[in-house]
Amino acid sequence: PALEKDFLPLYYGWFLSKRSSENLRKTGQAFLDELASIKVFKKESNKHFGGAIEDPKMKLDLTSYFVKRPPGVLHCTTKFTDFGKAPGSEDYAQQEGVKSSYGKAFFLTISALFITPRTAGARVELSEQQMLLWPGDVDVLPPTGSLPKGSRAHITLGCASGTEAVQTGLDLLEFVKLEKAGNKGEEIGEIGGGKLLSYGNGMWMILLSKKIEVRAIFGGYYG
Ligand code: ACK
Repeated sequence: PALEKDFLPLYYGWFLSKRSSENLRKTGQAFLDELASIKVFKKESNKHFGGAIEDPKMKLDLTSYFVKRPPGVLHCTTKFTDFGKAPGSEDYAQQEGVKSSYGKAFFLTISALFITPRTAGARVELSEQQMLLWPGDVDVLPPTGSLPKGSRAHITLGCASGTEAVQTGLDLLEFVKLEKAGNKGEEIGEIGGGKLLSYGNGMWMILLSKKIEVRAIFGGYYG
């Protein structure tokens, strides 16, 4: 028996293998590069991405726009426990599924990539089994409220200067809110990996024609 209470991590999540992480970063970069070269995006981007391009022939460098990139391997947060200080942390940590899955390998499916003026991320489509590790209290977008379970599942690829990583999940919830309200986004066309959609206000998503599978280990990050 433990003498002290278990020490909870900063967050639980799936941590991509080094190789999957590198590949997804590359795919993300390619998406940003391609997006930046699209006419409609260039026209829009002055308004939402800080007026970085005066000359319409110039290409906005989105890679340097999303300057804050996660260090080390990429991950998909399930529960931000804040070393046990976040509400619901103890309950989550004690779930049988969480305990039995700790250290186990998974394949995550990525169905889309997205950017907003604040964040760039990958949308994760959770399987039924993975949904068991998804907390019941995180798919909440203030002031809208609760969205379907798993809506927030994402991998942060980058954040604009001054934006914290927590924003990526909230931005994805914003897309889901629009989808739920019947806004399917404006189809801009096909680019490299799939269908490009514009949701306005600098919100862009590419639905991957071929979903990406990444390898990941479920566990905790202690900082
Ligand atoms: O990109 P993310 O999912 O967003 O991964 C990082 C990770 O925890 C370490 O910072 C996420 N994160 C930070 N604060 C919160 C929060 N209050 N709620 C949910 N996720 C958070 C962040």
